[in-house]
Amino acid sequence: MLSSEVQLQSGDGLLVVDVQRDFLPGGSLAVRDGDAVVPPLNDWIARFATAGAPIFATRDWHPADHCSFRPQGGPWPAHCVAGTPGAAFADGLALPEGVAVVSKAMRDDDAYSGFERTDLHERLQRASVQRLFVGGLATDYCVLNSVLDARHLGYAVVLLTDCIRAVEVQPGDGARAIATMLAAGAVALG
Ligand code: VGL
Ligand code: ZN
Repeated sequence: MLSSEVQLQSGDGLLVVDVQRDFLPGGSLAVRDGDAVVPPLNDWIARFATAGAPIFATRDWHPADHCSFRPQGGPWPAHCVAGTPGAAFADGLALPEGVAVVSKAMRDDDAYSGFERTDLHERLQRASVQRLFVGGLATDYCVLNSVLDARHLGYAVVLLTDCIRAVEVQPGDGARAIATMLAAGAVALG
């Protein structure tokens, strides 16, 4: 499917996953080329805003001593500590006023999915969202887990393949994550 062929319809919603400074080049958990997702996501944000369709943005919002951080024995450098500059949305990301922000992994447990211990599902239902367009960071963690949960919850998922980038702890993780999402019924767009 090409993005120019897509007609937004009622029931469509946009999910922007964790496009935060710490995941961009220069950030503490920089995703290679992470900043490349911003311009195409801004195009989708503008399209959804023009159509009056709902837009949701998740953010990793950790306590300073989160269990996923290395000093606590976790796999990651400290990142996206709630309220710090690194946890802010990327500077160039043109989120509209009134965007629905969903904070996640706020407690001492790691949650890669935007649906895990949040009210995202309830908020999507309240907005009558049935088809979720998904882009953001990182392909192999929060995008992957959010898309799999969305599919399990019964949403149609359109994966915006030019709006995602992977951490790639192991080479190939990004491609494997995309294959897993497609196998779960997500449709690639881009
Ligand atoms: C993420 C690693 C650690 C993500 C969050 O947003 O994909 N990755 N925390
Ligand atoms: Zn995190």
